[in-house]
Amino acid sequence: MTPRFAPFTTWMDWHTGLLDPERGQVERRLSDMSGYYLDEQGVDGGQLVYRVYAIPVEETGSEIQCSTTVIEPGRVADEYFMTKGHFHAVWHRSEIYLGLRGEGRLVMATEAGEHAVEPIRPGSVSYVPGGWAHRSVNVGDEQLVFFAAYVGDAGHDYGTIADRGFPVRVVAGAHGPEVVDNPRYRKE
Ligand code: PAN
Ligand code: ZN
Repeated sequence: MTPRFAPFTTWMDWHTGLLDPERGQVERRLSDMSGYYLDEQGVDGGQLVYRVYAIPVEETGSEIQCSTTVIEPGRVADEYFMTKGHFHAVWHRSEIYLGLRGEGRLVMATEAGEHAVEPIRPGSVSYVPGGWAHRSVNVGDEQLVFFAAYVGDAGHDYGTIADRGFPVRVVAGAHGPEVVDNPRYRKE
């Protein structure tokens, strides 16, 4: 059997999340996230929320997709900057997140409305089991940086979360980050 390609190395800056060589980048601004935050009155759509730097490989079950995500510090009203969040299109595909910099929360939810919130910070290794939608939230005042790895054919279903939201939101409370119910959440 002939291997499909030769081994290769990518250099990652563990502080900034930048990859060398940089092979692909996705950028999300507030204007790309309309409807994701509860109170979007007067938002500046041009504001950068997060970037994802990928190590692209074929999207097959033989490969492992890897990327770093860098979420800027900031809020929309009381809600911290966060990723869109998704289920995997192949719903049972799991994922690992390694926290590299900053202070965050990993919000997860099942289709049935069960939810879990885990910390992301340097040294955290979070396991996102299949069937759990996941979103990361920067609750600190510096960039939140983490590395993610998942099976190549997982794919991303953004539509379900865009329509229904997560059962909970992470907001700035009087004494720091708080997890509160999302009044707009719809189970189905
Ligand atoms: C991550 C996410 C990344 C950005 O690599 O794709 O943090 O979040 P959204 O994809 O929700 O915009 C991952 O979970 N990949 O499967
Ligand atoms: Zn994922």
